[in-house]
Amino acid sequence: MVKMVDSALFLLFLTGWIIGVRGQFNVQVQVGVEGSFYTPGTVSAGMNDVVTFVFGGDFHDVTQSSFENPCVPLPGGFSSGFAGRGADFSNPTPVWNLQITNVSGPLWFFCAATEPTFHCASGMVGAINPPSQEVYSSFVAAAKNTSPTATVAVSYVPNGVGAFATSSPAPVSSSVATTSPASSASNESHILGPAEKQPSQNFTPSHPVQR
Ligand SMILES: *[C@@H]1O[C@H](CO)[C@@H](O)[C@H](O)[C@H]1NC(C)=O
Ligand SMILES: *[C@@H]1O[C@H](CO)[C@@H](O)[C@H](O)[C@H]1NC(C)=O
Ligand SMILES: [Cu+2]
Repeated sequence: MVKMVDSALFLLFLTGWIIGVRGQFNVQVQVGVEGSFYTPGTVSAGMNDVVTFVFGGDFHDVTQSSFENPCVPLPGGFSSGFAGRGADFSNPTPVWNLQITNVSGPLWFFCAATEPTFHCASGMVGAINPPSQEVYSSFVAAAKNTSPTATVAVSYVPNGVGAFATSSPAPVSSSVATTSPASSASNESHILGPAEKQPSQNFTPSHPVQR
């Protein structure tokens, strides 16, 4: 817990220094880099914090679900849709920023990819602000009870329950300045700017804020 707070304070300092805004933390989750998993599987996020999913592997997805039904999309929930670097990891790494707007309870999510089997059923699930690691473990166990041949259709849904995105996963431009993701179709305000502008060293798995 102390380590997490230290890391968060450091990130606050860093992002505040970069864009001159205080009070918004950024937490990173690697998607499908170490096999079909989210790394870390659980993160803590405060009000208005941004969880940045870094799709550094083959195609995966982040779709909101519920504790009761880990591998079923939550009605009204968010979904990144499928994103990744492709089977040979040759494409740029898409990133997806999810801003947290309700920290009164946990947010649960899973991956709907089905190659070679349903990723959720093999345990590709995650949680933001789970009540405990024990509860998270039972969530994972319930996911693994799902049929490995199940299929779930997902597509990009920016607005979820307790969290929202403003654009679908897209590679971050290597120029640090004011670029927005290539797929962004409108002039959205850059409220999620800190995550888009993270220096590349923050994309290594060695510094995620985790518990
Ligand atoms: C926030 O989430 C909690 C439980 O997760 C829920 O009871 C509450 O209604 C939500 N608040 C808002 C404003 O949606
Ligand atoms: C985006 O901004 C340009 C000029 O800054 C404006 O012409 C255009 O209508 C804006 N598009 C949207 C979707 O707001
Ligand atoms: Cu997956």
